[in-house]
Amino acid sequence: MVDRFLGFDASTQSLSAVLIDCDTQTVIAEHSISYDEMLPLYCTENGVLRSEDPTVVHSPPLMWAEAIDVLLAGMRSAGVDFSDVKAVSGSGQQHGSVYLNGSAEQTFSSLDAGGNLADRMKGVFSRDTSPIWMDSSTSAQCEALNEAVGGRQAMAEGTGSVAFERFTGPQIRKFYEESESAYENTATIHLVSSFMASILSGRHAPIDTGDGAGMNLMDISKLSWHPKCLEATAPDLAKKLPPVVSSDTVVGPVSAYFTRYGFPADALSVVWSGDNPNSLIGVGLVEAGRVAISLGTSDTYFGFMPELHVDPAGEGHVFGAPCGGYMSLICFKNGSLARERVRDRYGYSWGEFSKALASTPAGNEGRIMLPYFEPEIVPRVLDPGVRTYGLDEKDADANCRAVVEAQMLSMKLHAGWMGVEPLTIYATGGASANRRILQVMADVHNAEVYQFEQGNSAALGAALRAAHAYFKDRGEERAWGEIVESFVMQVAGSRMEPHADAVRVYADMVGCYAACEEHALRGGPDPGGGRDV
Ligand code: XUL
Repeated sequence: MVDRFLGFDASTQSLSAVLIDCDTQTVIAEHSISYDEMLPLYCTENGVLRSEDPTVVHSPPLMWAEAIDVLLAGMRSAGVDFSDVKAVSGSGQQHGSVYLNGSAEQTFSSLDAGGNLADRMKGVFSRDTSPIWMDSSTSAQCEALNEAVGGRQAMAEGTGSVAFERFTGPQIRKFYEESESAYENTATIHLVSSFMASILSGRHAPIDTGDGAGMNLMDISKLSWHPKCLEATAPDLAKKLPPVVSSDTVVGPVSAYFTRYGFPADALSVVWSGDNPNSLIGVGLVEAGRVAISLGTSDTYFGFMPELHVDPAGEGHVFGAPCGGYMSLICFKNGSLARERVRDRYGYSWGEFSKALASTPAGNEGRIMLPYFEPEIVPRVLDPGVRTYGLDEKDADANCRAVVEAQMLSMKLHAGWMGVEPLTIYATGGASANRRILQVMADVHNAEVYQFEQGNSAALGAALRAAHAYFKDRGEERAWGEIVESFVMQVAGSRMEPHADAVRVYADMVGCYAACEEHALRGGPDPGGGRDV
């Protein structure tokens, strides 16, 4: 018998899938499509639609649906065989919301009645575009929601996070305030994860406790909807949200629609989760003490958290962990986008960017950049703008080092509340292939850093979750350690050691970086040499 599992990753810029075989303990296939390239009709740039207001960032949900067809058809023509797939699950960019009218239920259940997913799904939306995690246009709603539930601390203790602009609750409230009749015409509000799972399942799928925690709507202790938050957000919201369930819930068989790609009729469709909870599994963080840094569109710093405790500064988040317990996370919006902006400004290739890191000293001779190209989540910056201290705009190499050092120093500065001084960091996401960046990571955190064989930890985590749920459903539950151990492989020889001299430089520099942040964002004393770029 062959036990194969498929994990999708619906991320900001692309849809990917990883097919694993649990018998041979191998990754059989891995494919990815970029929305901009493969679905140009939706006119996205890096997967998103911008508006004149830089704080408003949406994506078209119909594009995500169509991407499933494009990806699976591509995998089939590349010879991938789905006939032994036992279960499917997935990962969605967190926080984004999809608004469906009353016809969605019938549409999901009759996906195989003719046409492709784009044809079938186009009539189901009560809102054509979905606000995503990059949207930061809901400050007024955040303030109102924090207040309605008894203040920032009460919101953080109740839901795992203070109200954040990108979180789904504030986004729903804004939609209700601005488009009341469209809100009333909305029968169901999904997350990206539960929307995609609904297509795979041919019925409304529930929301898991990992992704549900990114909404400011779920009680983080009880792991169920928080009545007071629902009530404060918008009328009748309880009726519009799918149920919240544990991350190993089987939704049902995969929709008959997918037999066209060769999926067996009895393959199971497992609830999806957010990209960060999936990545936690995909890098094997099923125990405390280590952390992972994902260098993707956003950079995230996260770890497993056995006991619930929230960030007193209100910058970090607690989500449900798919393996039980919790995960702690901080999200930095200026991740790949910021690295790319600096690289592009000097017309560098990634190879030249790495050379710039190699040719500049740790600490950059005290030159510092605050890389807020986009509104930033941590620290909170709503009005974007890059500020530098002692850094010459014409010095390309120093600017490349400055953006990477800023990202690592900011992580060090803002992760203290998690209470973990990691000795080991697992690096994942696209930019984790760059060893020069990983050296800065090792030196700033004074920790050894490992890379992983499988770069897409979110899709791998989803496939591993599908496997765990399948065996549990058959009454053959396997320990998480056993599920992840053979797949979560560190790249041989990838271990990066911190360099003692650089560690000393950064131990001093983190204070200077904090002073620059204090000066630029909160009117603290001027450290000197400051410039807006
Ligand atoms: C996490 C966050 C991002 C998104 C997109 O809170 O906003 O990491 O999940 O990747």
